[in-house]
Amino acid sequence: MRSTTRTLALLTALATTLTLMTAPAAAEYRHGDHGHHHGGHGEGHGTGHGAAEIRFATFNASLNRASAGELAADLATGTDTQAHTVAEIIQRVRPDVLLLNEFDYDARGRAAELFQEKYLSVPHEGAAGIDYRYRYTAPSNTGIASGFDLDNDGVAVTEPETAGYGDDAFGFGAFPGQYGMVVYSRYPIATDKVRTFQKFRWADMPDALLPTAPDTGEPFYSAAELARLRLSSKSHWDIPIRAGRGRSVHLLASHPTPPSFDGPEQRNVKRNHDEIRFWADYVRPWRAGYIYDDEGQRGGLHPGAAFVVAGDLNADPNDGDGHPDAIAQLLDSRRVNSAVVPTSAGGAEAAQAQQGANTDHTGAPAQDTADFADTPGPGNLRVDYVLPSRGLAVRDAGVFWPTSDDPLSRLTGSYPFPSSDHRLVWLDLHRR
Ligand SMILES: [Ca+2]
Ligand SMILES: [Ca+2]
Ligand SMILES: [Ca+2]
Ligand SMILES: [Ca+2]
Repeated sequence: MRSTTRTLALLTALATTLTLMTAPAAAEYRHGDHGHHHGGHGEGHGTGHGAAEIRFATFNASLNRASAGELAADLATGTDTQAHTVAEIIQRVRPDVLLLNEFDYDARGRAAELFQEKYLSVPHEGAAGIDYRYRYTAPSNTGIASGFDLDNDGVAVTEPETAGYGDDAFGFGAFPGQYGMVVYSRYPIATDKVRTFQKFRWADMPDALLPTAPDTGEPFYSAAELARLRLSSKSHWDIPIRAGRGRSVHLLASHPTPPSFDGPEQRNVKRNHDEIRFWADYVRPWRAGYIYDDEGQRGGLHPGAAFVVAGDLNADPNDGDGHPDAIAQLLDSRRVNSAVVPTSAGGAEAAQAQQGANTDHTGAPAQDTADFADTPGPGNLRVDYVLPSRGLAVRDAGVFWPTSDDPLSRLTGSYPFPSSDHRLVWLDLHRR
C-alpha cells in the first residue's frame, strides 16, 4: 500500500513537472492564436488548426526589388500594395513557422522588421494581424561578387547593379542580398544553434555534378573558380525551432537556383540538383561527413532529429526543365515523409484555363505551386515544398490558390500577379 501511494505521488509530481515544462510553449501558442478559426474558405486555404498542431509554411513572396535598400524603403511607407497582399495571404493561412523566399536581405534586418510592423501586424479585410515574436535572417550569396567570369561571357563584372553582374556573382542577383530569405516564427528559434552553409564550396561535395562543356568535355569552371565557388545560390540554413514538447524541429531552409538561364553545360540544372542533394545528404548522417558549416563544424543533422525541409526548391517531380532526379532525392528519401502532397482547387483550375505547356504535364495540376508562363512553357509547376521528416505525423496540408469564384482569388490573381507567381504551401504537423 505504502509503495503504491509513493508511486502515485511520484507520478503526480512527474505529471506536474511535465505540465510546467510544456506550459510556456502552449501559452505562447494561444497568445498568438486569435483569429485562427475564421471558418473555411475552401480547399487548400488553411482553415485554422488546433493547439495539437503546428503549421509550417513556405512562400516565395517575390518581395524583391531592383536595387539595394529599395525593399526596405518601399515597406517603410506602409503603403506597398504588393506587400499588403502578401501579408493578407499569410494572415489567411496563419502559419506558425514561415519561410519567405525572395525577400531582399539587408544587414540590419530592416526590411524583415518593417514587413512585420507595417504589414503582418495590420489587419486586412477581416483577416486579423499576425505577430511573430521570433525572426531569423542572414546573408545570401545572391549578388555577392565572385571576382570571376562565372558565366564565361568574357567579362568578370564586379560592379553591382550593372549588366552581367548577377551572372558573375556567387548567386544570381543585382546586389548583395537580392532574393534573400527570412523566417518568421511564433515559437522560439534556437539562434545560438543555427547552422548556416552559405560558404560551403560546391567542389567539396563528393561526386558533385560539376558542369563540363559538352563539345570538349572541358570543365566549365576553372580550377581557381572551383576553389571559391559556393554551392548555395542563396544560403542553406538549419534553424532549430523549439516547437515541440521539449524537442526542436529543424527548419532546413534554402532556395536552390532555377534549372534554367544556362547553356549546354547546364550549370544551373546541375547546381539545382546538388543544392537539393545537400539536404538529402545532410539528414543521413552516414552521408553527411563531407559537410561543414560557416563556423567550420563538420557533419550533418543529429541522427533522429526531427526536421522540415522548406523552400522554393525549383524542381518539379514530373515536369519542367530540371534534372529528372533533383527533387526525387528528397521525395524518395527514407528520412522524408512525402506521403501527403499539398494541393489546391485553384491550381487545377488554372492549368485547365491556361492550357499551353500545362496540357503536356504529367504531374497533377492540383499539386502545382507556381503560375509560370505557359506558351512557351514551362507552365505551372510544383516547386515549393514543406517536407517533414519521417515520424512527424501530417494532419493537414494545402496550397493557397483559391479558385476564380472565391473572393480571395483577388490575392493570387493572374499575371501580372498582385502578390507573387508562387503560392503559399502549408502543412500541419502533430506537435510532439
Ligand atoms: Ca561574366
Ligand atoms: Ca569562368
Ligand atoms: Ca501559367
Ligand atoms: Ca503542372
